[in-house]
Amino acid sequence: MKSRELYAIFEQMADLMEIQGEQSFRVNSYRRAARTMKELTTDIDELAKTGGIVELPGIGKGMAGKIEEYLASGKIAAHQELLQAVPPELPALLEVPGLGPKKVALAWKELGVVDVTTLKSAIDSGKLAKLKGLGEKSVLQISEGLSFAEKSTGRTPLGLAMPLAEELVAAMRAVKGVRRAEYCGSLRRGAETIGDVDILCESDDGAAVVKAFTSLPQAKKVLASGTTKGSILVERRDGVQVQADCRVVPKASFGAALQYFTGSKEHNVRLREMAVKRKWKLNEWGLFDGDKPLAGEDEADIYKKLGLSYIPPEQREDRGEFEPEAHTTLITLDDIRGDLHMHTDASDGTCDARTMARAAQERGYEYIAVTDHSKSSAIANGLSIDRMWKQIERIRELNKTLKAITVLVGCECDILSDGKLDYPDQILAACDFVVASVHSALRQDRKKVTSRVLKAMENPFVTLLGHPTGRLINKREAMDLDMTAVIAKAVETGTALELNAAWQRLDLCDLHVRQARDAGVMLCIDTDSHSTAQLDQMRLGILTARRGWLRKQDVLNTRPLPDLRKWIQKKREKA
Ligand code: DGT
Ligand code: CA
Ligand code: CA
Ligand code: ZN
Repeated sequence: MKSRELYAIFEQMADLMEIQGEQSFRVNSYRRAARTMKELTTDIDELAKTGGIVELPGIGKGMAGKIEEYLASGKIAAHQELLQAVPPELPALLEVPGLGPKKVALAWKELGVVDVTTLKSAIDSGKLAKLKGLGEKSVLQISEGLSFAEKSTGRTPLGLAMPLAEELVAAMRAVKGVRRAEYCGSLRRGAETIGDVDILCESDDGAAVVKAFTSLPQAKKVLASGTTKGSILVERRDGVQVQADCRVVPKASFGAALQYFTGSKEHNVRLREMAVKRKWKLNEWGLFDGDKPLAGEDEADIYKKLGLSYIPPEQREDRGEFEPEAHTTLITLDDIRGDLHMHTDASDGTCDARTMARAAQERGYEYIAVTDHSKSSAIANGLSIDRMWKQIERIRELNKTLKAITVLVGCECDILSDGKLDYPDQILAACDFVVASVHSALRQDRKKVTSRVLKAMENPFVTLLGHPTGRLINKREAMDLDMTAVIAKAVETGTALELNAAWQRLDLCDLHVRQARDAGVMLCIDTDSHSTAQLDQMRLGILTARRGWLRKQDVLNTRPLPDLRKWIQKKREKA
């Protein structure tokens, strides 16, 4: 993943340049390049070969030269020079919440702060607080940040943050004087990981509402408490602490604040430019013509007054959402008619097929597919060929007893290390729905892992490529898969790609989903459930799908059952 490495390098170069007082347009050009690297979905080596690097947004000749330098040598000389100009542990200080390049520079130059130890003593001696532009408040924030950084594992996966936020929002809605409460920030945009939880309340009595917020039983620690804003630490279900901010605004500003604090920052910058072009002003209080408020109470009004159609939060990433082609009806949870990837107690699930079917029916589904593991997934109690034949028979029998829902016979068949499938074609042909997934040898090199996956997709009985990259959020890197080739193969063979909605996975990710959609790939949003409760993860998949701009027609499991069967049959007949 060389583009990820380049992203980290360019970000660090921007930080180091800022520390050394470099001009802001130069710093910004590196931030822009970093972002392009972060969002790149094509292989940077391939791009370099075809001379496509200079065509990327924010990459001029000079920057392209640095990228090529890195691809050729694994290093960028200018980066090394920047690193040599500062004490070796200084860059690590930038990771401390509350400390940015400007403050680090000041602490270094004025007080000789070069690492965590010297930073701590500058805090304890009170010298840091005396620096111009810092003060007691921001030093308190830095010192909290230090102890937080020592405990925290970084960003929180969406699936862990969501229940926390919902609990906080429900608690705030019950507070006297709170008329509305919503979560905003990256969580409302459905981002795969969340830095902190942002909550917005509408009330006329800010101080009382902040007090109620910081007094919630969920607050393990109060970080700040003012008249319009409070910050607390709350605990995730795995014991890790997460920051939650609460802001209180009056009715007339609620929509504007909701818009502002939903972000993203990059989206907001673009929106504010549009306001400025009309000689208006846009901030968290409203949209103004001079002193005259044009909008503020209602979020949608802000977009409307600026001549835009409403942009759903999931699209607000400055990834083209202001262009007319972004304006489309995105998929919603209601469009989903079934879940096509789940496990039962036949392999490593906790419930039997009937229980899963009933739970799916309660969620309004018309069909599910039971897709237990195949024989090579030994740790997941994968089914031997013999057991699989029995499973096929058993599910067919079960179906005869069910009226309101159909259970498709399926399997999650391992893609072996050479690209062969774990079951013979006779078994796959007897299944209604086959998910093929990689569960082993994920670290094979790019060529090997890609050709292996492509080979599996060529099998006419493989309907869906399961969790295509194998990444686990914050835990395991994606396979080094050539996604452009996988997408082309999906189109060529009529194989669907999965958007696995399990909170640890969200695989494909938003950017790959968008890339697949644009290429005309059929996607399938599944929960990979191992229990009935996990079926509810579908909504995480929907958020990611919306971030990838998916519409109903892009998603296989929005189709009525006869259509779904036809789609599966098409690939089988073509072969
Ligand atoms: P996170 O918490 O890192 O996952 O990401 P966000 O997007 O929730 O960011 P956060 O919590 O720092 O701030 C919430 C929103 O507030 C952010 O999405 C946009 C807005 N915001 C914060 N700082 C700025 C800023 O400097 N300029 C603008 N235009 N908006 C900002
Ligand atoms: Ca946030
Ligand atoms: Ca925040
Ligand atoms: Zn799997």
